[in-house]
Formats: sequence, C-alpha cells, structure tokens
Amino acid sequence: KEKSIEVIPCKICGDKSSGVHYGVITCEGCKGFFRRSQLPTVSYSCSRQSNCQIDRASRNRCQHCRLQKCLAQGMSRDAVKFGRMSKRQRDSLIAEVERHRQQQQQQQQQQQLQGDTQSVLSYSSKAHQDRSTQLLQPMTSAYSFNGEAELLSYTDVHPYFGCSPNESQMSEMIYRDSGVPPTSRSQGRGDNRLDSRQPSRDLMAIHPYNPLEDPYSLYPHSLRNIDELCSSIVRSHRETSQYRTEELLALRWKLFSREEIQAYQSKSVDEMWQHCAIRLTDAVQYVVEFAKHIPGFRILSQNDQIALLKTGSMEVVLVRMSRLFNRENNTVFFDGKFAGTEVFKSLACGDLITAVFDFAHGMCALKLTEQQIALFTALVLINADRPCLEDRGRVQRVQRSVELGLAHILHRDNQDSLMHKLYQRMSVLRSLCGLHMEKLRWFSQRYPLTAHSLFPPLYKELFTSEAELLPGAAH
Ligand code: HC3
Repeated sequence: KEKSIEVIPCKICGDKSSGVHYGVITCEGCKGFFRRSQLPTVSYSCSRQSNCQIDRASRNRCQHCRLQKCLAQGMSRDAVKFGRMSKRQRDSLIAEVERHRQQQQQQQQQQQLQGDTQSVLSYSSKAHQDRSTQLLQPMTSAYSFNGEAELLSYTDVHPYFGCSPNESQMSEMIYRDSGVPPTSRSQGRGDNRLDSRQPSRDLMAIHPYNPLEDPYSLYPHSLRNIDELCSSIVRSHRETSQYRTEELLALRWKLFSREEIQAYQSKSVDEMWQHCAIRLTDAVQYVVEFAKHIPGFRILSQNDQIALLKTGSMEVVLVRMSRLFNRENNTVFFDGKFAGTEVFKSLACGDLITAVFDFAHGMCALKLTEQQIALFTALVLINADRPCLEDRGRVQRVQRSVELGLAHILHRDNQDSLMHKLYQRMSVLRSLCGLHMEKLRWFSQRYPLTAHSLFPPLYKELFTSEAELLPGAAH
C-alpha cells in the first residue's frame, strides 16, 4: 500500500512523496524540513508577503512560507500512529491513489499524442477540467497510519491531525489518547485490551468512554463534591491555556513595530484570513484538550462532545482571549507580540474586530481569576441549549454541576454579583460568533479556493459545512 501511496505527490511541494510523515503525505525533503522546523530554537520569517509559492524548485527559498504550508496541510508533531484506518478513510485514500495513477497514464498518453496535431482547445479544456475536478475534490491530506509516531514532548499540545475531512477531526482528537481509534461516529465499545495500554505521554490517563458501564453513575460519586469538580476543571484549564499568565506579563509591552504592522496590513484579504484561521485553529486545539479533561465532558457521547465543541470552542477562545488582552493599550497577544486592531485591518471585517476587542476589553474589566475563567469557560462549553444534542438531559446534568461549581467559586471569592454579568457575557459571545459565521460565509463565497484548500481541516470542520465551501454552491 505504501508503494502505491507514492503516486500521490508531496502535499507541500509536489515532489515525489515517500510516505506519510507527521500526518501528511510528503517527500523526504519536506519531512526533514518539518522536523527541523519544530526545534525550539527555530523561528522563520518571510521577507516578502508571506505568500511565497512552494513547489519542488522554490521550496528552499522561503522557510516561513514552507512551514505555513506544512501547518495548513495538517502536519503536526503529534501525528501519532493509529492502529488502523476506518473503511471510509481507506476508500478515500485508494480513490486518491487511483486518480493520480490515471493522471500519470493520461500524461504519458498526452506525451505520445504531443507530436500529433493536438488541438489547443482540448488541451486547455483538459487543464481546465483538471482544475475543476481538483476544486471539487474533498481535500484529503493523508492520515498517519504507517508513519512512525514522531512524538515530541506532550506539553506543546498539537493534537490536530491531518486526515480526510470526512473523518471527523474532532473524533480523532477526542479519542487520541484513549487508545480507542475512532472507527465510526457511533459509540465504539471501549476495548479493554486497548484501555489497558496507558498512553505514555498523556497528561492524565484519559478514561475512554465505555457505554457498557453506565458512566453517568460514575460522575457524581467519583467527584464526591463540587470542590473536586472545580479543582479538576481548574487543573485542566491551567494545563491547556496555551500561554502562562507570567509569560504574558513579561511580554506585555512587546508591541509590533511600524514595519511589522505594515507587513500585516499589506497582506491580501485571503492571506490574512488564512493566517488567522491557522492561529485560531491552534487556539481551538487547546480548547479541545481542555474539554477532554473535564470529567463531565468525557462521559458525554462522542457526538455530543463534537456538537458542543463545534458551537462552543470559538466562544471559549474569545473568553480566553481576555487573558491575552492588555486593557491599557487595547492590544492582544498574537503571533508573539501584542497587536492592536490595526494589525487585523486586511481581514476586511472591521466590525467583527471591533466587537471582538470590545468583548475582550469588557471581560478584562471583570478581572476574573484563572479559576473563575476556568469554570466560566467550562460552562460556556457545556451548554445544554446547543443544537443537535443526542442526550440533552445528560448535558443538562453536567451543565448544572458546572454552574454549581462556578457559583461555589464566586461565593468563595465573595463575588456572587459576577454570576449574572457572566451570563450577559454569554449572550454577547453568541452574537459575536454569529457575526463571525456571517463573515466566514462572505469570505468563502469571495475566496472559495482559499477557504476550501488552504484552511486547516479542523477549522473547516468547526466553522463550515463542506457544502458551503464548494464554489457556486447554493447558499
Ligand atoms: C479573533 C481573531 C482570530 C483569532 C486570534 C486569536 C484568538 C488566535 C489565538 C491567539 O492565541 C490569540 C488570538 C489573538 C487575536 C485573535 C484574532 C482577533 C481578530 C480575529 C478575528 C476577529 C477572527 C478571525 C477569525 C477568522 C476570520 C479567521 O475565522
């Protein structure tokens, strides 16, 4: 199978691939480049507009853009090996291998025909036809199924996998450490053999969802009291908050220079959107890890976990953004420095930016402690009013316990009055995400190719339904 896989060219530069590396089909060159790029001492910058073309000939010209493309294609340090692929994954990979084999045969025939009077028209229509089929193809970056697990330290959590979008990114991530591969959306029975395999690098042994034991019965008893619930949520928050408070304080006055702001503002709309989509997807991955370590979240069915993450993760990112916000100069920590709204100008959605910054400003004014942010974000996530929940009753029970936890923390801090303010913030969050989705629909119509092929698969899974992305699809 690996041999046949090599008919698929490297997803990064198009050169001959040598298999799946860091979760994506790449050549040896790009595999080595990505491994080197992950060393802590390495950081790249682009001397042009961060939109350099990466192909076989040019791939060594700009390391920054080459790394961006690796990340956008889903290369990840944490791409770990799954014992087996689902039937659907295997079928879509075989179909892709077939397509490339046919293209190779047609190109050989094309060369033979080249000598004949080949009408330009059919040639261009062929090229055109290729482009349109490429667009309509579900973007498949490969799975890590035969690549050796290239694991680095667990602390930099990058649980996102490059895999075919029809296999839920969420389910890959939710079941990453439980050792129970996501064979399908329905609840796989936690296989005891697999359970016994303690993932070496997990922050905590994640007890995989096993419907045979009635997990809900575990929940209230195993967490005897609200204190234990609060401390488990706070611990999970601390371990997945992407940046520590002390490092943010140390960088507080590290602002972007005039030239750096210029560089951001000279990016094209689609390029800045891609850039932010990658950054946003990074932040969402930490939110997924946070959710997975919330006891009440883990006992929900996988579909309910995915439904809550699809609608709640952006809201949690926006609440977490208040930790990165400096109210004195209205800047937010982004790409390693503090950025004002002007940095995001080329997104061409000024009203969304203003609303997001106002929200962050308002959250800062509440001066929430880390523990209060932890419980509040858990409550934002575990919301029984979200659409398409299978077992709303169970989500309600978990939501109620988290509400009790938050009330408990606020009471202990003598700040009961904060509770209703936080509920007001939750309705602002919903309108912010509504505005965000509106902008994304506009963007996907205006730049379908970028939205379809250059956004991280996890971003697309979270914020779009595949159909919306197809060019000209009815909206
Ligand atoms: C919200 C934001 C995109 C996300 C940016 C994040 C949250 C990314 C993670 C970083 O750790 C912190 C951070 C800082 C700024 C955040 C951006 C501010 C404005 C921008 C847009 C409003 C949303 C764009 C998202 C889109 C359009 C790509 O979907």
